[in-house]
Amino acid sequence: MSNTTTAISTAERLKEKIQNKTAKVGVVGLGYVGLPLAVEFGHAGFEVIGIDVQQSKVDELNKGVSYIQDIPTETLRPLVESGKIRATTDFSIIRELDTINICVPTPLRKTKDPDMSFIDSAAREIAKYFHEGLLVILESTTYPGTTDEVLRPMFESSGLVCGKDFFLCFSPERVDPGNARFQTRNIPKVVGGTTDACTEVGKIFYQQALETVVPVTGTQVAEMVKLLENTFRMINIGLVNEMALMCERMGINVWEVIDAAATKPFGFMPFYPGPGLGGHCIPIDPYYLSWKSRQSGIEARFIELAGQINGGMPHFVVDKIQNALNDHTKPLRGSHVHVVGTAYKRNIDDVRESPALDIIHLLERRGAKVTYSDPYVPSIKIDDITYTHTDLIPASKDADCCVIITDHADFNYSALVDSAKLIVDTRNALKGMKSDKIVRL
Ligand code: SAJ
Repeated sequence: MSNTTTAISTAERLKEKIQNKTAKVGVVGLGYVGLPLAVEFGHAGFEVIGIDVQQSKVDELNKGVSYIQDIPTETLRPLVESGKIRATTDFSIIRELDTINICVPTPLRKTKDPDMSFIDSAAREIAKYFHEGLLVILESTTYPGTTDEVLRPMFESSGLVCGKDFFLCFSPERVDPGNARFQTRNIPKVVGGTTDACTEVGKIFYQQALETVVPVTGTQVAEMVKLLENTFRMINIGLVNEMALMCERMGINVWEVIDAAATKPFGFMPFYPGPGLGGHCIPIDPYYLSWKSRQSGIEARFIELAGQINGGMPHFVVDKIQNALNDHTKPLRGSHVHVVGTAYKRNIDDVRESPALDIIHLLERRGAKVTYSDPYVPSIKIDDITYTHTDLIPASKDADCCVIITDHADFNYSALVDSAKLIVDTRNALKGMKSDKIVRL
């Protein structure tokens, strides 16, 4: 049989198994990306096997209990009970799989260089059990070239040829935790393959479970799409944070400026200043791009500048608190500062990279006594000090200054204004409220 014929038969065989839903779907990494993806393919009628190195996640999933905010246990349990979804820590199951989505973390090292250890270890495990007819799709956010330069050689060391014996794609994850309107199923899915045959298989795969699939030419385009999306956000947040610094110096209300600019029906998209840049995507992803760009001899100056501005916002906020207390003839040292909200953005429980952590650290360093309220975050540990959530109103009464870091919808802001002596509002959560005790970013 000629190579072309073999390639057609392998690709055709795999496409047929995908289209008749007999393909066994594997998801490596059962976090906020992998678990929702597994659920969508379970709902689409596939048998899904989740693989994770954390036994606790595997155990919870196999009991039908969800540990991810966006997947209710009531959604997961029937899929587990019907045998549609199960989980294991044993990668050898890959011998039975037809497709594998890799959804593992891609954090940064302290040096702001990519930490590829999770992708490397997942790929090494997959390579151990690699076989003909596999579709492998990397979803973890990474620098352009990862799929072709790191994964492809690892898998081709099996002697199998990419685009002929197996198929390799990149597809950026676009999960937005807590977003009720856009969930895995209805977020358009970009996918690019190492070869056109790979792209075709990847496209057909996602079409079985997701509403909209956007095929692109090659894995590097797909890798770059994600980095553009999130770098766009990081830089525009940096822009409005710098606007906030300028407006403070000029005595202009930056919030009113942005709201008025947002009335422009075209060519403008509002971003809002804040206490800093939190989360596991926006502060991290652009540095995967700037690292790769530097390797290619081009400095990513916008990313570096925005990083400096966003990274300086916690200091700016603490200076604002210190100055506000000073205007009430109170030194920061020895004052009680109550932090309102510690999650990295409203209405979620995630504190990863949250500016609140930096702000609490700085306040402690300057001698303030710090407490916090965040109904989503029972406790946090900073510099070996463990803080626990306290109810907002009693604490705000005692505090010399309250600072709103996360504008959760749950907070009773009018009660806060009534009870607090002084409030620094970094999120415009008190929009429209007038009081001498309110100091806005
Ligand atoms: N932030 C600002 N000003 C803004 C917007 C955000 O200071 O105008 C801050 C937030 O408070 C937070 C950080 O930036 O600390 C990141 O916020 P985010 O709204 O970008 O939320 P994330 O980190 O959950 O980003 C995710 C991303 N989703 C994916 O990567 C799949 C991002 O691409 C989405 O655009 C974003 O959610 C979203 O729109 O909610």
